Amino acid sequence: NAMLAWQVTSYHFQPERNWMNDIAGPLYYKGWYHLFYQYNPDSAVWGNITWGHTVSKDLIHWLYLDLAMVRDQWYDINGVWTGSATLLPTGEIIMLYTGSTNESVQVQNLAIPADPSDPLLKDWVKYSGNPVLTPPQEILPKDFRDPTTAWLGSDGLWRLIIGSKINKTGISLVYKTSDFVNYKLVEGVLHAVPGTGMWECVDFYPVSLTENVGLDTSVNGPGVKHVLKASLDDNKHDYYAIGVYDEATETWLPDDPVNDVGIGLRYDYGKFYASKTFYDQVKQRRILWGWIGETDSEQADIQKGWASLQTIPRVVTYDTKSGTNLVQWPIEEVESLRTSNVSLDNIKVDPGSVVHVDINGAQLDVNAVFEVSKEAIKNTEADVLYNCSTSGGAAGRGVLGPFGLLVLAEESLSEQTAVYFYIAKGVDGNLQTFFCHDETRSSKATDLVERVYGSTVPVLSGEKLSVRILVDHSIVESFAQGGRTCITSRVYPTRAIYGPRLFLFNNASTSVTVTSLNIWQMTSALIHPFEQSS
Ligand code: DQQ
Repeated sequence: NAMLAWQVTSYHFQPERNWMNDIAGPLYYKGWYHLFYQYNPDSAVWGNITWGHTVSKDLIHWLYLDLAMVRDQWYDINGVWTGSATLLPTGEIIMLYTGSTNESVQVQNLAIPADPSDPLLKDWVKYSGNPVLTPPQEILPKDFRDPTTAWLGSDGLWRLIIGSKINKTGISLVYKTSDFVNYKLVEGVLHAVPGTGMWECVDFYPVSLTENVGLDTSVNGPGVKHVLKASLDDNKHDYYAIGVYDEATETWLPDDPVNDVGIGLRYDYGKFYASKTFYDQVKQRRILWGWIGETDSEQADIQKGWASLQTIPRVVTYDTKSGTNLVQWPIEEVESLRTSNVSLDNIKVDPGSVVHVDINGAQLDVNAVFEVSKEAIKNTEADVLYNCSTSGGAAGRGVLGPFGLLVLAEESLSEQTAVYFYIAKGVDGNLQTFFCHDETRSSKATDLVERVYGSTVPVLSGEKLSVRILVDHSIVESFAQGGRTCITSRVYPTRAIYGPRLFLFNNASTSVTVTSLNIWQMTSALIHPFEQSS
């Protein structure tokens, strides 16, 4: 089946076959980046969860290794679930993960490399005294999972957090330990947000307010803030907030309480969940991955024999320009896949028109900058309240939008995935820019969930509108304004697979200018079993 074969991506990580979900315990060790992931070795649907394992020298080309950990103990017989790695100053690796026990109780377990001198970290030893943590009294047995990377406090003790909930309030519990075997539950919680439900895959890390670098997880002090992220089980989105961590009380408070965790900012407004970061000590950066699930039917996944992908690793930093959000940007290594290039400037796109760009392909790195004349913006009346999801998508017509690009488009536009901006003017005269994806015409297949996704994107005075789009067969991953707002779409074209095209479009009633358009075709990454390379 040509359509199903075409969907396999060429430079995003995916296992050879079967089901994958969250990444777990990413780390760099003795020359290799390690990625572990929730994996069903037996089928293309969730179940029998083990840890798949793959290694890379550059986070782009991957070599599959054997499973790192399987369900073989009473305390993880129902699943070796998500966890995180902590690198100790001695160079030792501590791996903590959630096990679902023979009674489906969620407990935390400790594992260490069987042979620390093996750079591939092929074999893992589960601690004989597992589990090291069981649900505390006030927590239900199925609401206690996904330990974070630990950080070292000024008292010499390590801390980590675990996501949970009490009634409808999402919470993060703090534990202290000196040896990763014995733990003390800190009274109270790091943070709690009513109404957000179960917090999965919590993440907690420092960001620098002054330098454009990532920080190791234990860094704290002046010029540092902390990001708290929770994956909401209730709506399957990853929310973060930037705030201040107080070690003395083991609490964290968001800078903007109105946009707290689970309410305000999201890493990505598309298909993106259960993300995790790690600190890359080689390039001093913090790297984020998210799990891209499927939006077709389970039946279709079984037919194609695999399900889910990981995003391109993204460098995540504090946005010193806006001061309100993080920015995410594809790791620079992805640029090594760029081949032939088309570079154009000053393309005027008239109201209601589409412009074909002469570069085809299912593997692209697209960079576009748009400009709307100041005159047109000045003369625009206040607009209705705009919302990506409910304002008519890419086909809607407004004064200052929508305009953008159509990727993975069939020649006659019968299939197309739209990536676009919409500028709205409030009654107060202030502008608000929206960044959206419209998937509703992405495929002729009928078993899909297709949506219009998006949110506002901060645009600072003097800035043009810019977007970078990574197209990889059935994935469209976009980064607006340098990565302030990101959207990932999983799409399933049926007709556009034969030479997918790219268009500029403008459904605003004013013309827009694409001041620069740079597109590279991307070659495929090498992703195959380790043995084949040796
Ligand atoms: N996936 C894991 C859990 C986690 C969930 C199980 C999030 O540990 O909470 O596969 O997708």
